[in-house]
Amino acid sequence: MVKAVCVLKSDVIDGTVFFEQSGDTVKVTGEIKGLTPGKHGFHVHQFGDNTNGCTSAGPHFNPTGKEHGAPEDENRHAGDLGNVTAGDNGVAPINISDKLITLTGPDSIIGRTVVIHADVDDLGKGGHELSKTTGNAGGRLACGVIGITQ
Ligand SMILES: [Cu+2]
Ligand SMILES: [Zn+2]
Repeated sequence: MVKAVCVLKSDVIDGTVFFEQSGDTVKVTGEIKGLTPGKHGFHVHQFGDNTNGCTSAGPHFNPTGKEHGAPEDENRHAGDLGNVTAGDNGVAPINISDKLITLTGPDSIIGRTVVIHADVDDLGKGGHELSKTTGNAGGRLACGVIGITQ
């Protein structure tokens, strides 16, 4: 079993995200605190580079050249994990199972960046000019590089 972890931190955001792979399924768990209530786009971005903040993480991780979509879509970026939903207390629990991200091989997400966004990800269906690339999910609130854990 391969495991990884990501810590997301900013002045207001405090999050920990765990990744655990068994077979071709990666379970993503944890929580992110300090959000405004409601849905927030949640993605794996291409680079594990935070030299210029979350901007340096680049676009959504997309090794197969697809369009932006929902986690359940065939046509989606590997990094498209959809939205997480914060309650009135500003805490978003994370409980996702995904078969497109992997912790092994050339397309591993280890060393890449998790980003939590200011706005809802429209999952490619919002009709906005950014829908097919970013889901129009707005600014990057916080991010962290995915690292190997025991
Ligand atoms: Cu993103
Ligand atoms: Zn995407």
